[in-house]
Amino acid sequence: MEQRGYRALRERQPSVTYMVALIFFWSGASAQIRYSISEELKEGTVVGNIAKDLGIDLSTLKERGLRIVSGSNEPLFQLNQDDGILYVTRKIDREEVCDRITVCLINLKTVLENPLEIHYVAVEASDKGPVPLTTDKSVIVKIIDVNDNAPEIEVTSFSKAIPEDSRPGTTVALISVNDLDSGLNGKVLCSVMEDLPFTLMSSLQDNMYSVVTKLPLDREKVSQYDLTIVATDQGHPPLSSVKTISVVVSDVNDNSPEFSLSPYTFYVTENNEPGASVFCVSASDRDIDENAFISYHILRDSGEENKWASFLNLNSENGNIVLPLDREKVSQYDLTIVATDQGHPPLSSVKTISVVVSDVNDNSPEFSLSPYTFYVTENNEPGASVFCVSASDRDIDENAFISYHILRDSGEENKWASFLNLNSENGNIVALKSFDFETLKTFKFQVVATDSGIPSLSSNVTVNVFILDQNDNAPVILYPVSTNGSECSYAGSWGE
Ligand SMILES: [Ca+2]
Ligand SMILES: [Ca+2]
Ligand SMILES: [Ca+2]
Ligand SMILES: [Ca+2]
Repeated sequence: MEQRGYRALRERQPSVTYMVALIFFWSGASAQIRYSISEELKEGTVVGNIAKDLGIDLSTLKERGLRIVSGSNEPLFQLNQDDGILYVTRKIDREEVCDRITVCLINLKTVLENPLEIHYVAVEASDKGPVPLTTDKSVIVKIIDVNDNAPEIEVTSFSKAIPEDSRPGTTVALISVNDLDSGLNGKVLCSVMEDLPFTLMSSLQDNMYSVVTKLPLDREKVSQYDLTIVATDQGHPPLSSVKTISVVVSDVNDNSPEFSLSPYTFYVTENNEPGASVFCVSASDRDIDENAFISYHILRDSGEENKWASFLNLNSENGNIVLPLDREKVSQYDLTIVATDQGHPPLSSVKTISVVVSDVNDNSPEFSLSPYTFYVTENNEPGASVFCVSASDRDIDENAFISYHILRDSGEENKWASFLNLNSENGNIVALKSFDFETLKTFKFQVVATDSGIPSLSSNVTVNVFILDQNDNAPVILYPVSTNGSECSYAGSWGE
């Protein structure tokens, strides 16, 4: 402000001429007064005694009206007219007064009246500006820089997101730092926090840096970094600034889908509800978005699986499998499921799963013949096995475990069956008495085969028995008893 006042003064040429004259007037007594102060001094701090230093009689000061001519409404200094002491009237910010000129000089002009004396204060600037007028008596206040400006960090260019597969050395941001102080107070060192996979590289330009990656990144471990840049000047004490930038690590499709269970074996009961999901395959993907969107399909590369393709349905989106189950047709499915993400390029995983179909008792025993017809020669030995019935069951285990019994109801039909004994486990039938052809030529009865399922299922078969007459002729084998491969045997006699 003092300088602005001075420049305005200089433009008025008559004044300059006058001042030069005064300078000559004073050339005889030369003494340069220079005061040095720090900036940011408290208001009222004494700079020096001008009257004493100019050699002015203190007793005449007030009378002669020693004062500073100031062009500013807010002068930096004031002069006490009683004692000639110059003191600071407000905080002086070196950078405000002198911009960034290394040597900051503020020049004051003092006036004394009766007779008029003007002590013109030269303007000196370190780099440019008017050549200072040579003066014999000038009051020069030199302001020493104090470290009152922290460095400023500016991010000049910034990638908000970098792909996780970026190589170490990839540039994330460009920053510049600026410090208004001079000398070491304005010399700035920059760093980033050590524990992050980033580092600073200085550039060809002063105070410009690039933030680069120093290690490989993995979005699946850390998806965002808050990167703090610290700029510290070398003043005493040093001042610092920090700036934090958020770096988002963007996803790359570097994970294949993973099936959630291993091994994948499902146990499902047959006769399931038509159209309902039998089971569900599920895979997850550590990536995000389309790199983690999974679709499923069945790998149809074997004849066996193609056979099922017509009735097996896999929902490609949710992994639900719809499959009508009949254990008696297919008791186990071995399927290869493929889970594929939608990355570019996509990644896949395969998993072989087994579906084991559990049995339901949905089949009744089936007799090997229906009806059975047996021929028994009369005079058979009581207690000997005479014939055998056999049934099979398409289910398994308990559901196919068969026991036999003779249906003994009150009807006439089954009356003769009371002379027979049926082995409930193997279907062997023993005659408890000897039949007499003359009394009984034929009879029939019902045999029931029951499985052990819960609830159990049964079948009936009719057994027709013909008694053969015994005579002198040699016996003839009429009938091989077991037609169904049953292991039952009997020791009977056969008539012709
Ligand atoms: Ca993926
Ligand atoms: Ca990824
Ligand atoms: Ca059964
Ligand atoms: Ca069954």
